[in-house]
Amino acid sequence: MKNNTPKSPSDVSKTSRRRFLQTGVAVGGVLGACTPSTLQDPARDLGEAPSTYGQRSPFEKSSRIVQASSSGGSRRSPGGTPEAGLSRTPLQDSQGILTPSSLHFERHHAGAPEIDPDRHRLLIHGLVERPLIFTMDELRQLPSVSRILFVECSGNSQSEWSNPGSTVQRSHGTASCSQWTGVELSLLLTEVGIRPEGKWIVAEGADACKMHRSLPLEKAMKDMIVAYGQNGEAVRPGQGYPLRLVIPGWEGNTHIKWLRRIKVVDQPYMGREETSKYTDLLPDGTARQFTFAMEAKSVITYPSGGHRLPAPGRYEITGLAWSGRGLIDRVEISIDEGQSWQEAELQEPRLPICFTRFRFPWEWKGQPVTLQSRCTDETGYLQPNREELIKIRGLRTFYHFNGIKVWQVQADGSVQSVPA
Ligand SMILES: Nc1nc2c(c(=O)[nH]1)N[C@H]1C(S)=C(S)[C@@H](COP(=O)(O)O)O[C@H]1N2
Ligand SMILES: [Mo]
Repeated sequence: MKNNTPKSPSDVSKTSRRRFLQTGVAVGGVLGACTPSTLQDPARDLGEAPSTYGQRSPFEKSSRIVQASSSGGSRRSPGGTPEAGLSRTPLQDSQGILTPSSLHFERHHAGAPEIDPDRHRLLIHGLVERPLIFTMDELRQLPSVSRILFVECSGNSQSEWSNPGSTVQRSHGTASCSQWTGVELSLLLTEVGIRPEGKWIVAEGADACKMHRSLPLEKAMKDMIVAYGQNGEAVRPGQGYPLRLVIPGWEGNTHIKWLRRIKVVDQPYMGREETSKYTDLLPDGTARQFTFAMEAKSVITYPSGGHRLPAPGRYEITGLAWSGRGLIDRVEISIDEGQSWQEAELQEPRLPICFTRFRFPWEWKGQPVTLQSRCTDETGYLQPNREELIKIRGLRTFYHFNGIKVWQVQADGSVQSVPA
């Protein structure tokens, strides 16, 4: 008799794991092939003593790709100097949902300044009752919050408009996920007292470009965090040490690093980031402005461009999904050019505005095949494919590509990006 009761997520994961093991996995050597003499025995000698600050194993090589100059002469290269560059997270090697701080992507418009936390100050002024200057010690004395949140550059996966990235690091590597700790900005704003005319804030960094963004006060009072902690220690210099703004779900550019000033104002200031950048030109010639929220996106991280499946057999397709508007409710996988979609398992914890890991057991029979994922967030929004996105947004736009990424497995097991 067929049992039609819906399965709980843990049942689904148990059955899919059992199914996976029963059919045999295409990994693991034949027992006996390795004789003790071919193996180095780590138990023969004494190992390393404990150290004051940890390092990864010398066998681990996963690293960021640094794009630091006007390489390629592209109009879209991030800057003409090494300081105005970016680095990309190696998502193809990612496990779980957290990005190690050492591999969190970086985007600097004028290099990462070296800041002595004892000398750093945060000024809050403008349309307030009591302008205040906070030291780092004063901020650390206040009640704190910790949230695991993704940060994604709005230029992430811009390659996919016209020239799809060959690896997931190149196409999606300017998105990372950390646990951020700090003070809710609403607490500081309540302390200074907002005057009734105050409707926006301008947040400013202490780097050489004094990066600043105009942001609505409503969001500041809702969930912005003035963060000094990242993944259990101080924020890394590249991420804004000693203090940065974290704005759940909004484009990376708004998360002002090396935060030194917040001015409460009555209307948005039109700085560089509000005018020449971070607007999206539409097919009719008008431009979208203040497109703050990052829409739902997913991408398969294994197998992905540059990987090679060693032999036909059972594999686990896995990847990441995220939405600036809340929880990821569903991820689906297609292995037939998008004709049919099957639901992937979502790994716990599944948190709002956070990377969500998905998994899907799959058997590769050795034939060429395309792999793609699409996600739905809690608002019901379904990640579009590239053609659907272009229909609405045209091809003159640059930021906020969130279309489906397609990988192609060749007969020899190598995985490539599908050209546009
Ligand atoms: N002060 C300052 N803040 C900044 C930037 C900058 O150059 N200077 N770059 C912004 C951009 S464009 C992005 S995408 C994010 C990147 O954050 P991350 O480097 O911690 O990943 O920081 C934002 N905050
Ligand atoms: Mo960015």
